[in-house]
Amino acid sequence: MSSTDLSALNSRFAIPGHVQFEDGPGGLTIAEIANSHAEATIALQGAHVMNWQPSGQEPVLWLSRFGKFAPGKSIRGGVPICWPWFGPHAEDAKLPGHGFARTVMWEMLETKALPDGATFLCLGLIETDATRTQWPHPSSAQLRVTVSAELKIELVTCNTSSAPFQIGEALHTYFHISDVANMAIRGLEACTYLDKVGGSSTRKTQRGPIVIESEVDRVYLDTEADCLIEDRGLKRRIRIATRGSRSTVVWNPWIEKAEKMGDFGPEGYRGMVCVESANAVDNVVTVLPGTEHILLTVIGVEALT
Ligand code: TA6
Repeated sequence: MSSTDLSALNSRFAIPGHVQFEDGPGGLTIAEIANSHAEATIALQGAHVMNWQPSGQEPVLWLSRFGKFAPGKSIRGGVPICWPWFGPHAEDAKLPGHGFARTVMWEMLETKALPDGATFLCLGLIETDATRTQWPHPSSAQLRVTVSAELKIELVTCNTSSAPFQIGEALHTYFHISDVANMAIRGLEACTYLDKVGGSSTRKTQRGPIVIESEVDRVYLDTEADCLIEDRGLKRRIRIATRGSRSTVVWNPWIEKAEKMGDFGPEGYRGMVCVESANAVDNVVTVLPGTEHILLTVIGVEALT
C-alpha cells in the first residue's frame, strides 16, 4: 500500500494504545493491535488474523515461518477464512479450494477501543467482478474481531438478494502447540465425523479424546460443543467455544502432506493443529433473503492444572 494510502488508513482507523496500520510481509497491509490484554496482527488481505498473544502467554495461533506472503496467496497459519464454500467447490474444481474470501482484499469498516480495554475491528469483503463471477448471489461478508484476553471472531454473512442461498464456511484456525505428542483434543467424543484422509470420506465415530499420531483430516458433524486443546508441554488448555457452527474440522497434515505443501518448514507439522469452527458438508447453512448468519468463535486460554 502506498504511504499515502497507509497514512489515510491510519488517520481514519488508527487508535493510540490499540491499533495502527503498517506495511507487513510480502507488501500486505496489516493492522497491529496492542492493548492492555493482548497483541494481535490482522492482514487486510483475507481479513486474516495472523497472530494473537494474550499478555503472559505464548502465541496461541501458529503461523508458518516458511509461508509465502504475497497478494492473492493464502497465508499458512493464523485464521484463514473459508467462505462462501468449504473444501473444493461442489461443481467447478477450477475454483479455489475453501472459497475466495481468504485471498481477496477486505476493507476496514470500523475500529473501536472498548471500555474494558479490548480492541474491536470490523472488516468487509470487497466485491469485484471476479468474486461476483464465482459467487453470483447479492450478499456481503464482514469479519468482526475483538482482541482481548480472549479472541472473539464473528464471520457475518448477509443475504441481500431475494432468494435463499447456501454457504459452507470455516474459521480455519491454526493453533500453536508445544508438540503433537504432548497434546489431546477433548469435546468431540462420540461425535460422528467424516475421515478425509487419503481422499476418502468415511463416516466414523470419535472414541475418546483426539490424539495426533498420523495425518488427521476430519469433519465432525452436528456438534456445537466447545473444544479443548490440552497441551501438557505448555501446561495450558485452549478453549474454542462457538455459536452458529455445526461442524468442527480437525486437521494435521503430518509428515508427507506437510512436505508436499512446502510451507510448513522442517517438522512444522509437529507444532500445530487446526481446530476449525465451521459449517461444512451436511451442515452447510441456508441464508434466507434479507437475513444474516453469524459464525462465532471465542478462543480462550486456561492453565492446565
Ligand atoms: O481443513 C482441512 C483442509 O480441508 C485439509 O484437507 C487441507 O486441504 C487444509 O484444509 C489446508 O488447505 P489449504 O488450501 O489451506 O492448503
